[in-house]
Amino acid sequence: MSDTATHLGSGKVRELYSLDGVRLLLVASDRISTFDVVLPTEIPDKGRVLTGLSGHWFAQTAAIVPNHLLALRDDGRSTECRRLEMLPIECVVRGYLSGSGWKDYRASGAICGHVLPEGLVESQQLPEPIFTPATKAQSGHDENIDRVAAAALVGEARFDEVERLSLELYGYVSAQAAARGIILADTKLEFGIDGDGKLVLADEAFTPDSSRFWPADEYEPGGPQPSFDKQFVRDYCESLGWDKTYPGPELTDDVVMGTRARYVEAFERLTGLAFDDYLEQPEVVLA
Ligand code: Q0Z
Repeated sequence: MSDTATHLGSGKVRELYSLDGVRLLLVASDRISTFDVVLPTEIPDKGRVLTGLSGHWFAQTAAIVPNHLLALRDDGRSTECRRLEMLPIECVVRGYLSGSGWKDYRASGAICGHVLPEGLVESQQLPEPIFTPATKAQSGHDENIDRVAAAALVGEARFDEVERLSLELYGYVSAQAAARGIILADTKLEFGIDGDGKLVLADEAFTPDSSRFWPADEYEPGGPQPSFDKQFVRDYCESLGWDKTYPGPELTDDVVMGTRARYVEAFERLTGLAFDDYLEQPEVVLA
């Protein structure tokens, strides 16, 4: 057996390695970004929370769509997964009007070709969740695209399939989150194709880094909502008058501890599992 891993690439807060011809290793660090800048201070166990949450949702949704998960490593932050041919689009589902969706709606009354009712306010729930794909930008921000542009990238049949699956996944997870007092405002999914040409859910799924989670008891449409996980960090950074360019500020111990507690709370509320149990034995519980 070989234990060597070849580094393939870095995300803002994650690392990707090749294990062999068919397996990859995704490692979630404790780095945190805010306003698109990675901060010099880490949040202890943040990577474990995100890896555990992704693993949980992969297990819970395996009956909806197969996924890339092979194993979680004992460090709790590393996922062994199947190597796939990734689709060149981000599969975004929005149930609420926020971020670039709100921007696009303000400018045109539509998002990715979905024409919406007039008079919606920021963070308002949409009449129904919508599939709003985006390109994968190599640098800078992803660009929202309509059905025609997305189908040109992946094909009509594959587009219909990822649209249907993304909406079904959002419906399942948003209902679970709502039952635990958390609004899943939107989420970004990534799919790949396996050697048999089958669609597979990949990357990370329904983590705070790929989704907007809002505390339901503080929900107030008509403006931006507090983030479940990062609000202490954002508020602290705003209080410093930092210009939101590199490098970001060091965080204080109380901001670090408060933010770690929010990540752990998100894990425990969303999964119904004790985070200490996950740390002791990282595993996924099948539905
Ligand atoms: C995920 C990424 C990261 C940098 C490629 N199962 C898969 N098969 C093939 N490719 C990927 C996956 Cl998950 C894949 N990314 C995103 C993750 C660091 C970039 F940790 N890129």
